[in-house]
Amino acid sequence: VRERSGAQSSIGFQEASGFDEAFRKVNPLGKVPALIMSDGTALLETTLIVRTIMEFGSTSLWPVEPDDRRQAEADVALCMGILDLGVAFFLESKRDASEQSAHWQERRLTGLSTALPTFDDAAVRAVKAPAGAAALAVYCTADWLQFRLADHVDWPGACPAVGALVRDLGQLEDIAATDPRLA
Ligand SMILES: N[C@@H](CCC(=O)N[C@@H](CS)C(=O)NCC(=O)O)C(=O)O
Repeated sequence: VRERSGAQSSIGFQEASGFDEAFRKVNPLGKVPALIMSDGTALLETTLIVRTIMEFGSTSLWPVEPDDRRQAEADVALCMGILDLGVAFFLESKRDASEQSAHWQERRLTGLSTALPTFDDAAVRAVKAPAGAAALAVYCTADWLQFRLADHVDWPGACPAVGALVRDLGQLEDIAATDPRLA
């Protein structure tokens, strides 16, 4: 558990396992992430958690202009969709071989590879606001894919703009500190 004194809210981290009774008390769905606010409100969905944390900061991560804002939200949603497919593929690949569905795994991989040109388009837009929500979403999505599915999803070969964004943002200390390989 890490406490951040002086922050508007203290943040505690708990190890998560869907089979752990204690974690089910935090999130009955047994999923991560989950954020419990100091008033007890349970935030059980990633983008809700991110939007809530954004409100603690003094700088908005969204574009001001409504069309740009909608596009940035669409790009974040695309990233979430890619992650949903990737996580589903990754979790199923961990199951006993007899429980895995070749059909569904193929369908997920097809979705991931078909989304790569659109993912790269999102990165082209996102580099224009490198500290924005869309850029952070593209970075997290690309890095997770490299961390978990590098043998299955070749965005480095297919997405030059994503590569440039990852190289640039990965140099920032705050971003580098989120590297899951350090955990
Ligand atoms: N829509 C949810 C999805 C969360 C999710 O699927 N998390 C995965 C890991 S990244 C999980 O905890 N899976 C365990 C399970 O499905 O039981 C969100 O965006 O927060």
